[in-house]
Amino acid sequence: MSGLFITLEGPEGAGKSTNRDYLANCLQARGINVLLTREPGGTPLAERIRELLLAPTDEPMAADTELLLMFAARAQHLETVIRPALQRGEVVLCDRFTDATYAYQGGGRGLSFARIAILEEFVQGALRPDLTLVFDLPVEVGLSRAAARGRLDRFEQEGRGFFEAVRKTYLQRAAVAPSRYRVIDAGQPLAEVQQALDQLLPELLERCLA
Ligand code: Z5A
Repeated sequence: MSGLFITLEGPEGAGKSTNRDYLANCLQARGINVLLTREPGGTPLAERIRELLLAPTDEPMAADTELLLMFAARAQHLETVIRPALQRGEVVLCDRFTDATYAYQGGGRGLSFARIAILEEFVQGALRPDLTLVFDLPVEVGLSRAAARGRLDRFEQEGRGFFEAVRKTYLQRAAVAPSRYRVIDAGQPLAEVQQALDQLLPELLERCLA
Protein backbone atom coordinates (compact mmCIF):
# COMPACT_ATOMS: atom_id res chain seq x y z
CA MET A 1 0.00 0.00 0.00
CA SER A 2 1.41 3.41 -0.90
CA GLY A 3 -0.66 5.79 1.25
CA LEU A 4 -0.11 6.83 4.83
CA PHE A 5 -2.37 5.81 7.69
CA ILE A 6 -2.47 8.31 10.58
CA THR A 7 -4.75 7.84 13.57
CA LEU A 8 -5.76 10.34 16.24
CA GLU A 9 -6.44 9.03 19.70
CA GLY A 10 -7.02 10.20 23.22
CA PRO A 11 -9.55 10.24 25.98
CA GLU A 12 -12.87 12.00 25.96
CA GLY A 13 -12.89 15.65 24.79
CA ALA A 14 -9.21 15.63 23.85
CA GLY A 15 -9.79 17.65 20.68
CA LYS A 16 -9.16 14.84 18.18
CA SER A 17 -11.84 15.94 15.70
CA THR A 18 -10.86 19.62 15.92
CA ASN A 19 -7.21 18.80 15.36
CA ARG A 20 -7.87 16.20 12.68
CA ASP A 21 -9.54 18.96 10.64
CA TYR A 22 -6.65 21.34 11.36
CA LEU A 23 -4.07 18.78 10.21
CA ALA A 24 -6.12 17.95 7.12
CA ASN A 25 -6.17 21.64 6.13
CA CYS A 26 -2.40 21.91 6.64
CA LEU A 27 -1.75 18.86 4.44
CA GLN A 28 -4.32 19.75 1.76
CA ALA A 29 -2.84 23.27 1.50
CA ARG A 30 0.38 21.53 0.43
CA GLY A 31 -1.37 19.54 -2.28
CA ILE A 32 -1.66 16.25 -0.39
CA ASN A 33 -4.78 14.10 -0.90
CA VAL A 34 -6.32 13.49 2.50
CA LEU A 35 -9.22 11.27 3.48
CA LEU A 36 -10.91 12.14 6.78
CA THR A 37 -12.73 9.40 8.58
CA ARG A 38 -13.60 8.14 12.05
CA GLU A 39 -14.30 5.07 14.16
CA PRO A 40 -16.59 3.55 15.05
CA GLY A 41 -18.14 4.53 11.73
CA GLY A 42 -16.81 5.87 8.46
CA THR A 43 -19.25 4.01 6.16
CA PRO A 44 -23.07 3.99 6.20
CA LEU A 45 -23.20 0.49 7.67
CA ALA A 46 -20.45 1.15 10.21
CA GLU A 47 -22.22 4.38 11.23
CA ARG A 48 -25.30 2.27 12.00
CA ILE A 49 -23.15 0.07 14.24
CA ARG A 50 -21.84 3.29 15.84
CA GLU A 51 -25.40 4.30 16.70
CA LEU A 52 -25.90 0.95 18.43
CA LEU A 53 -22.68 1.40 20.36
CA LEU A 54 -23.23 4.96 21.54
CA ALA A 55 -26.94 4.98 22.35
CA PRO A 56 -27.69 4.54 26.06
CA THR A 57 -29.80 1.38 26.50
CA ASP A 58 -31.94 -0.15 29.22
CA GLU A 59 -30.35 -3.56 28.54
CA PRO A 60 -26.68 -3.29 29.55
CA MET A 61 -24.38 -4.15 26.63
CA ALA A 62 -22.01 -7.02 27.45
CA ALA A 63 -18.34 -6.06 27.16
CA ASP A 64 -17.77 -8.81 24.55
CA THR A 65 -20.71 -7.54 22.48
CA GLU A 66 -19.19 -4.07 22.54
CA LEU A 67 -15.79 -5.43 21.53
CA LEU A 68 -17.19 -7.47 18.63
CA LEU A 69 -19.31 -4.57 17.37
CA MET A 70 -16.20 -2.33 17.37
CA PHE A 71 -14.38 -4.86 15.20
CA ALA A 72 -17.43 -5.49 12.99
CA ALA A 73 -17.60 -1.77 12.21
CA ARG A 74 -13.82 -1.74 11.68
CA ALA A 75 -13.94 -4.66 9.23
CA GLN A 76 -16.47 -2.78 7.08
CA HIS A 77 -14.51 0.47 7.33
CA LEU A 78 -11.22 -1.18 6.37
CA GLU A 79 -12.72 -3.06 3.43
CA THR A 80 -14.68 -0.22 1.89
CA VAL A 81 -12.85 2.97 2.89
CA ILE A 82 -9.40 2.68 4.49
CA ARG A 83 -7.69 0.04 2.36
CA PRO A 84 -8.95 1.50 -0.96
CA ALA A 85 -7.78 5.01 0.06
CA LEU A 86 -4.33 3.70 1.02
CA GLN A 87 -4.16 1.81 -2.27
CA ARG A 88 -4.91 5.09 -4.09
CA GLY A 89 -1.93 6.60 -2.26
CA GLU A 90 -3.96 8.92 -0.04
CA VAL A 91 -3.23 10.04 3.51
CA VAL A 92 -5.94 8.63 5.77
CA LEU A 93 -6.58 10.68 8.92
CA CYS A 94 -8.76 8.54 11.16
CA ASP A 95 -10.35 9.79 14.39
CA ARG A 96 -9.81 6.71 16.63
CA PHE A 97 -8.87 3.17 15.57
CA THR A 98 -7.72 0.01 17.34
CA ASP A 99 -5.73 1.84 20.02
CA ALA A 100 -9.14 3.00 21.24
CA THR A 101 -10.22 -0.64 21.55
CA TYR A 102 -7.18 -1.41 23.71
CA ALA A 103 -7.85 1.74 25.78
CA TYR A 104 -11.65 1.50 26.21
CA GLN A 105 -12.50 -2.21 25.97
CA GLY A 106 -9.12 -3.30 27.37
CA GLY A 107 -8.22 -0.60 29.92
CA GLY A 108 -11.73 0.68 30.60
CA ARG A 109 -13.79 -2.54 30.53
CA GLY A 110 -10.99 -4.83 31.65
CA LEU A 111 -11.05 -7.21 28.65
CA SER A 112 -7.76 -8.98 28.04
CA PHE A 113 -5.33 -7.31 25.66
CA ALA A 114 -4.46 -10.76 24.30
CA ARG A 115 -8.06 -11.32 23.13
CA ILE A 116 -8.13 -7.89 21.53
CA ALA A 117 -4.88 -8.72 19.76
CA ILE A 118 -6.46 -11.87 18.29
CA LEU A 119 -9.33 -9.83 16.80
CA GLU A 120 -6.90 -7.16 15.60
CA GLU A 121 -4.97 -9.79 13.67
CA PHE A 122 -8.17 -11.40 12.36
CA VAL A 123 -9.70 -8.15 11.08
CA GLN A 124 -6.64 -6.16 10.07
CA GLY A 125 -4.05 -8.76 9.10
CA ALA A 126 -0.75 -6.88 9.06
CA LEU A 127 -2.29 -3.43 8.69
CA ARG A 128 -1.39 -1.02 11.52
CA PRO A 129 -1.35 2.79 11.56
CA ASP A 130 1.90 4.33 10.34
CA LEU A 131 1.62 7.06 12.95
CA THR A 132 -0.66 7.62 15.95
CA LEU A 133 -1.11 11.01 17.59
CA VAL A 134 -2.25 10.64 21.20
CA PHE A 135 -3.98 13.78 22.49
CA ASP A 136 -3.45 13.48 26.21
CA LEU A 137 -5.15 15.51 28.92
CA PRO A 138 -6.34 15.19 32.51
CA VAL A 139 -9.59 13.25 32.68
CA GLU A 140 -11.51 16.03 34.44
CA VAL A 141 -10.63 18.54 31.70
CA GLY A 142 -11.87 16.20 28.95
CA LEU A 143 -15.04 15.34 30.84
CA SER A 144 -15.87 18.99 31.41
CA ARG A 145 -15.44 19.68 27.69
CA ALA A 146 -17.79 16.77 26.89
CA ALA A 147 -20.32 17.84 29.52
CA ALA A 148 -20.43 21.32 27.97
CA ARG A 149 -21.84 19.70 24.81
CA GLY A 150 -24.98 18.49 26.61
CA ARG A 151 -26.47 14.96 26.41
CA LEU A 152 -23.94 12.23 27.22
CA ASP A 153 -23.56 9.07 25.12
CA ARG A 154 -23.22 5.55 26.58
CA PHE A 155 -19.43 5.88 27.05
CA GLU A 156 -19.58 9.39 28.41
CA GLN A 157 -21.82 8.13 31.22
CA GLU A 158 -18.94 6.05 32.62
CA GLY A 159 -17.24 7.13 35.86
CA ARG A 160 -13.91 8.79 36.35
CA GLY A 161 -12.07 5.49 37.10
CA PHE A 162 -13.01 4.18 33.65
CA PHE A 163 -11.51 7.23 31.93
CA GLU A 164 -8.39 7.16 34.11
CA ALA A 165 -7.82 3.55 32.94
CA VAL A 166 -8.40 4.64 29.31
CA ARG A 167 -5.84 7.43 29.61
CA LYS A 168 -3.30 5.16 31.32
CA THR A 169 -3.62 2.53 28.58
CA TYR A 170 -3.01 5.07 25.83
CA LEU A 171 0.11 6.37 27.60
CA GLN A 172 1.42 2.85 28.22
CA ARG A 173 0.96 1.91 24.56
CA ALA A 174 2.71 5.11 23.45
CA ALA A 175 5.59 4.46 25.84
CA VAL A 176 6.34 0.96 24.52
CA ALA A 177 6.34 1.90 20.82
CA PRO A 178 7.64 5.49 20.63
CA SER A 179 8.44 5.21 16.91
CA ARG A 180 4.72 4.96 16.09
CA TYR A 181 3.24 7.33 18.68
CA ARG A 182 3.52 11.07 19.31
CA VAL A 183 1.95 12.25 22.57
CA ILE A 184 0.57 15.80 22.45
CA ASP A 185 -0.41 17.80 25.54
CA ALA A 186 -4.07 18.45 24.71
CA GLY A 187 -4.82 20.17 28.02
CA GLN A 188 -3.25 23.38 26.71
CA PRO A 189 -5.20 26.09 24.90
CA LEU A 190 -6.07 25.08 21.34
CA ALA A 191 -3.59 27.54 19.79
CA GLU A 192 -0.75 25.83 21.69
CA VAL A 193 -1.93 22.34 20.73
CA GLN A 194 -1.91 23.46 17.11
CA GLN A 195 1.59 24.92 17.51
CA ALA A 196 2.67 21.46 18.65
CA LEU A 197 1.07 20.01 15.51
CA ASP A 198 2.86 22.62 13.38
CA GLN A 199 6.13 21.31 14.81
CA LEU A 200 5.19 17.81 13.71
CA LEU A 201 4.31 18.93 10.19
CA PRO A 202 7.80 18.66 8.62
CA GLU A 203 8.02 15.01 9.74
CA LEU A 204 4.48 14.34 8.51
CA LEU A 205 5.14 15.96 5.15
CA GLU A 206 8.32 13.99 4.73
CA ARG A 207 6.42 10.77 5.40
CA CYS A 208 3.50 11.80 3.15
CA LEU A 209 5.80 12.57 0.26
CA ALA A 210 8.14 9.58 0.74
N1 Z5A B 1 -14.65 3.73 21.22
C1 Z5A B 1 -14.35 2.55 21.87
O1 Z5A B 1 -14.77 2.33 23.00
N2 Z5A B 1 -13.59 1.62 21.22
C2 Z5A B 1 -13.13 1.79 19.96
O2 Z5A B 1 -12.47 0.91 19.41
C3 Z5A B 1 -13.45 3.03 19.31
C4 Z5A B 1 -14.19 3.97 19.97
C5 Z5A B 1 -12.96 3.26 17.92
C6 Z5A B 1 -17.03 7.46 20.27
O3 Z5A B 1 -15.81 8.05 19.90
C7 Z5A B 1 -16.81 6.55 21.43
O4 Z5A B 1 -16.38 5.27 20.98
C8 Z5A B 1 -15.72 7.02 22.34
C9 Z5A B 1 -14.78 5.86 22.54
C10 Z5A B 1 -15.50 4.71 21.91
N3 Z5A B 1 -16.37 7.37 23.52
N4 Z5A B 1 -15.97 8.06 24.41
N5 Z5A B 1 -15.82 8.65 25.30
P1 Z5A B 1 -15.73 9.58 19.48
O5 Z5A B 1 -14.32 9.82 19.09
O6 Z5A B 1 -16.72 9.91 18.47
O7 Z5A B 1 -16.17 10.32 20.80
P2 Z5A B 1 -15.42 11.23 21.74
O8 Z5A B 1 -14.10 10.82 22.21
O9 Z5A B 1 -16.45 11.40 22.77
O10 Z5A B 1 -15.13 12.49 20.86
P3 Z5A B 1 -15.19 13.90 21.42
O11 Z5A B 1 -15.57 14.03 22.84
O12 Z5A B 1 -15.99 14.63 20.41
O13 Z5A B 1 -13.74 14.31 21.50
P4 Z5A B 1 -12.74 14.93 20.50
O14 Z5A B 1 -13.04 14.62 19.07
O15 Z5A B 1 -11.44 14.45 21.00
O16 Z5A B 1 -12.87 16.47 20.75
P5 Z5A B 1 -13.45 17.68 19.85
O17 Z5A B 1 -14.83 17.35 19.36
O18 Z5A B 1 -12.45 18.09 18.85
O19 Z5A B 1 -13.48 18.76 20.99
C11 Z5A B 1 -14.37 18.64 22.06
C12 Z5A B 1 -14.70 20.07 22.56
O20 Z5A B 1 -13.54 20.63 23.17
C13 Z5A B 1 -15.11 21.04 21.44
O21 Z5A B 1 -16.04 21.92 21.96
C14 Z5A B 1 -13.79 21.77 21.12
O22 Z5A B 1 -13.99 23.05 20.62
C15 Z5A B 1 -13.15 21.82 22.51
N6 Z5A B 1 -11.68 21.80 22.47
C16 Z5A B 1 -10.88 21.02 21.70
N7 Z5A B 1 -9.58 21.27 21.98
C17 Z5A B 1 -9.57 22.21 22.94
C18 Z5A B 1 -8.53 22.88 23.65
N8 Z5A B 1 -7.24 22.60 23.44
N9 Z5A B 1 -8.87 23.78 24.58
C19 Z5A B 1 -10.17 24.04 24.84
N10 Z5A B 1 -11.22 23.47 24.20
C20 Z5A B 1 -10.92 22.55 23.25
